[in-house]
Amino acid sequence: MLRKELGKGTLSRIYLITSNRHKVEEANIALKPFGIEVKQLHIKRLEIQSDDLVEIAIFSLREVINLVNERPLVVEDAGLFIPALKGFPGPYSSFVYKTIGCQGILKLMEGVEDRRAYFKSVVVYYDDDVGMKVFEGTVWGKIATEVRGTQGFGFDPIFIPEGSTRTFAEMGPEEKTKYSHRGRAFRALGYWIRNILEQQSK
Ligand code: ITT
Repeated sequence: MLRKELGKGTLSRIYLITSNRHKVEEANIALKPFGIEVKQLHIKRLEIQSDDLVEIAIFSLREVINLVNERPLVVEDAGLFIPALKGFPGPYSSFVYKTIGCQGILKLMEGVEDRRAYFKSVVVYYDDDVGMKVFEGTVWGKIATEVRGTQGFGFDPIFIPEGSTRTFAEMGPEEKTKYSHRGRAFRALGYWIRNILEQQSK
């Protein structure tokens, strides 16, 4: 599918299975320079419990491949990892955000000197010809001492990426995507697609 579409130079759209509109907006910002538009597919995904984001993303994508006709399909799983908390909340970020939230993380980090943290994003692409392909992106930064900013989602108000003094929630989506784990993972997907296109036009 990908090869055929790219061969015709017509791959301009991918389908991201997610309930999170911010992910769609950020993926669109990252892939726009590659001429690729990201459409949201609202399908309930089953997320297994695992320490490994790649395993979670691959499992949930495999579960839905035969339920939808749209191609290519993409899922993304992300998490916030804090070394001082032994990697918590990591793959459990969604549950932890819904339960203790940003304030809960700030509480756990009270008096902790090592405030380093990173976000990781795993993007899994699927196409009937190519199969699955995994792309990853990481951004290091630190946990703020208070909640700051109103933009974005999840732990954005407490994460300050390296090279900035502001949290992701104090940036617009364009600026966040320049630094972010998601921006990096989706740009890696964009370069891979562009590379296939170039090889086919030779
Ligand atoms: P889908 O699974 O439907 O795509 P989700 O929001 O549940 O959407 P994840 O499971 O990938 O997405 O994300 C887990 C949590 O990690 C998410 O709920 C946020 O709390 C946090 N998170 C991930 N990426 C983030 C980001 O860019 N900024 C802030 N928090 C983020």
